[in-house]
Amino acid sequence: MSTDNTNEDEHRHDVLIPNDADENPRVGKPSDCAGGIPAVLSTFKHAARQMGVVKGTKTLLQMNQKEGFDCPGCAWPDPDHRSTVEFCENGAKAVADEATKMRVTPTFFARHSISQLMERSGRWLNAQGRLTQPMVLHEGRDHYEPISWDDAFGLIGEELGKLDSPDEAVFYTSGRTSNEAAFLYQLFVREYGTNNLPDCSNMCHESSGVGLGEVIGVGKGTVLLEDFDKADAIFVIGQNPGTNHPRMLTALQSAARNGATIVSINPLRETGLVRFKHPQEVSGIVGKGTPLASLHLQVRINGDVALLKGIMKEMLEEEDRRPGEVLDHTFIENYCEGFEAFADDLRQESWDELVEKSGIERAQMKEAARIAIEADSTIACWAMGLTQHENGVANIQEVVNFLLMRGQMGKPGAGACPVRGHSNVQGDRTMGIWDRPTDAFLDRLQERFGFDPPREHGLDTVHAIKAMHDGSAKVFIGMGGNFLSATPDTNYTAEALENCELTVQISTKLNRAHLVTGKKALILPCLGRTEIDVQESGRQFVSVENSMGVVHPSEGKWKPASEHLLSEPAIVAGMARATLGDVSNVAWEELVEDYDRIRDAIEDVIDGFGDYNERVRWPGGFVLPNGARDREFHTDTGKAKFTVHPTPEHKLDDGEFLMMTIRSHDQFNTTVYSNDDRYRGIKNGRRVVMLNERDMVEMGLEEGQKVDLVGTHGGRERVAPEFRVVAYDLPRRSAGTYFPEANVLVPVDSYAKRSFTPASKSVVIRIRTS
Ligand SMILES: Nc1nc2c(c(=O)[nH]1)N[C@H]1C(S)=C(S)[C@@H](COP(=O)(O)OP(=O)(O)OC[C@H]3O[C@@H](n4cnc5c(=O)[nH]c(N)nc54)[C@H](O)[C@@H]3O)O[C@H]1N2
Ligand SMILES: Nc1nc2c(c(=O)[nH]1)N[C@H]1C(S)=C(S)[C@@H](COP(=O)(O)OP(=O)(O)OC[C@H]3O[C@@H](n4cnc5c(=O)[nH]c(N)nc54)[C@H](O)[C@@H]3O)O[C@H]1N2
Ligand SMILES: [Mo]
Repeated sequence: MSTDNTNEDEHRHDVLIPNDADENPRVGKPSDCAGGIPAVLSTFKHAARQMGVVKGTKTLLQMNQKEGFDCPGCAWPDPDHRSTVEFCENGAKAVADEATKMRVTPTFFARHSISQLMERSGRWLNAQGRLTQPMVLHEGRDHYEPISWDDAFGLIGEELGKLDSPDEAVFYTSGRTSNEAAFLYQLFVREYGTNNLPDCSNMCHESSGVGLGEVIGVGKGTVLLEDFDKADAIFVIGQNPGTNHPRMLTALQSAARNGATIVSINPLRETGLVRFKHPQEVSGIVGKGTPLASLHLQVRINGDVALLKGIMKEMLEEEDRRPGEVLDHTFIENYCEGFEAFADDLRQESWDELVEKSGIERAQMKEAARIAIEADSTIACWAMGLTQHENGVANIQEVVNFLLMRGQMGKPGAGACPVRGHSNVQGDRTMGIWDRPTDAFLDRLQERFGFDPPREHGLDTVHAIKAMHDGSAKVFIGMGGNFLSATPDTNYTAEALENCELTVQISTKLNRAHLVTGKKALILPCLGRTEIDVQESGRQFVSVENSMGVVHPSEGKWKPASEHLLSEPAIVAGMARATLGDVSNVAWEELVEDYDRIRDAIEDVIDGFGDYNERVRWPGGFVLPNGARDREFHTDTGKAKFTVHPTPEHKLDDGEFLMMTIRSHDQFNTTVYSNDDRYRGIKNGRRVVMLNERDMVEMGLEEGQKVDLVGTHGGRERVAPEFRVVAYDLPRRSAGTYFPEANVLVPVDSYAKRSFTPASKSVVIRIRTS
């Protein structure tokens, strides 16, 4: 682990994340039902406002169809029998946001200086529309100016060429990048000579990848969509599907109708998990909705290890009472190791401590254990509520312990289901976007392309920020994303980016990462998912991998937002040629002429992609191999592993709170669509801190009061000023704020062990009132 050098640094400045001037939060009651008429209205309103009524409706009808484009909203899979309208409210917003009629042209940049744009909210920046032309920021200037693609690539080649070592450059990827673009990008970066390939996954499901990889031999989930219909119990842990994976509610609804019991584990009673009205069913428009979770465990923030241990301890005690009836001994003996140590640890845990640390009564743990015991098949789903803690990897491995006890892996209706975020974040990793590539992968790359790829592991997101901060990395290139606002410790990251010689953002929309730059900066605008991509050989499609390991095509249908846009693969090829020159072993231009050629190269390098070009054209695509799904555990011992983890403890001093940073219903990561959070009943304001009412009374805080949130991790004070207090139903001493407004408070040095995922769901803060 790197040492903390943050406290020696003087604050050079505060990069405040301004909000809209007219924000003034109003708080009503959280809704008790997700979907229904409000979701339908919201969908069409967004689409029509951004695209116009005709294009809006047409676009919605093309989403997630077998011939259409993959929804850029999330990585939830498409059902085999798709309705003509296979989209959700929030997917529609993501599409409308990309297909908007608004444009950010060179005139826009001539009119607005960077200093002026810095005063604007992220929502405002995004709302200005699609980027249309490559732009450059020359050293010492306050305005971006137009630049030709050739000159832009030339500048990148020149700056990368100047570095003492390729390891002084950082190549970030966000998770919308297609397989084809991602494969070319890592190929370029490795031929250039570094494994510095941080990605958004580092901040997202890295704890799942590391955790699962260690104990079941594959860093991905083990269930398919059809398993939801076969499950008797579904545990949804640390996830808010009603907002972030709305199409998952359809799967949960149909599972519930088939008799499955759904358990939700969450400090908040999230609307989508309570009751759901399918917006695309008649009964969903007018009916009462389907009740979903029948047991809600309102766990303390980061109380999941304690809670899962409590549930498993109950299961173990029940097994002692009814030997052979609770545990799957055959599975444990044949496929697992480490059970004895695991069971011993559970036996010695004290009930009082498990109850105290989880915030959940023993009777409720017993009830959850009963549901698990009565279920022949159980699925456990999770997202950021588990991964973004210092013990994020342990959280995931406790979930695996829970599943292994009853052999709930590698059989129908059962298994682990990390629900991914960005629509191709899983595919990007499969393609080699990884700071820690395996030797086997690099060998194959070497064999196929005939250069020596670097073997030393590269920088992940946290370490890339530190390297730029201390000057050991000098060029930053971002393939999508919003590196400034998505990362922890906004001010520290701002200093890191400003230390660079050159920062490059390959983007569709304007965001704050375009404003906090290196000495020189480039904006390279690219085609989005929804747009037609024509290369030498004609119209192209790309491919993506969903959360369940299904690879399928995605083809844009709309005229590009500007004639100057290039596709991501073409941009990579341009950067590669300008940087590597004629000595490159890769025929960049040829590959980009016809994406089938890129897929042929992928097939040669990556397992599971045999006959890629043929199979990707199959209706619905194809499924990647996954050992654990067939009870083949490719761990170092060939067994699935039970593991033992200490129960985390947060010793909060008087006046301290444990804060989680979460998404509202009207944002996609750092892209804020509006200042409302409809399901939680919070309107017209994002600078809010949700607190338990009794804590408010104790602290003498009033609803709506303005406070500063202060963190002091590692001896450095971090302040998020002027948040409004909102009383909300969450456990004592917990606080909830929105990402990215609260990222200034997430310490760059607080991250999950082994996965280095920033602990953005357990930030210790104080509340300052004057
Ligand atoms: N519309 C929309 N869709 C999205 C996104 C978006 O921003 N908007 N983002 C995409 C991306 S990249 C991702 S990764 C996913 C994110 O999807 P989620 O993980 O659902 O997103 P978060 O808002 O971070 O919510 C985390 C949930 O975990 C709970 N939680 C927080 N701390 C804890 C804890 O300690 N224990 C437990 N048990 N629960 C906890 C919170 O109350 C919240 O319900 O969504 C993807 N889809
Ligand atoms: N405090 C806190 N921080 C968090 C989180 C949290 O829960 N709490 N969540 C973390 C998670 S899970 C994630 S995944 C990260 C997300 O981190 P990022 O992926 O870096 O952030 P996004 O906000 O998704 O990026 C949005 C930008 O991507 C660009 N973009 C959109 N579509 C395309 C495209 O097709 N191609 C290209 N080239 N660019 C495109 C647009 O310019 C847009 O402004 O944030 C992390 N940060
Ligand atoms: Mo994510």
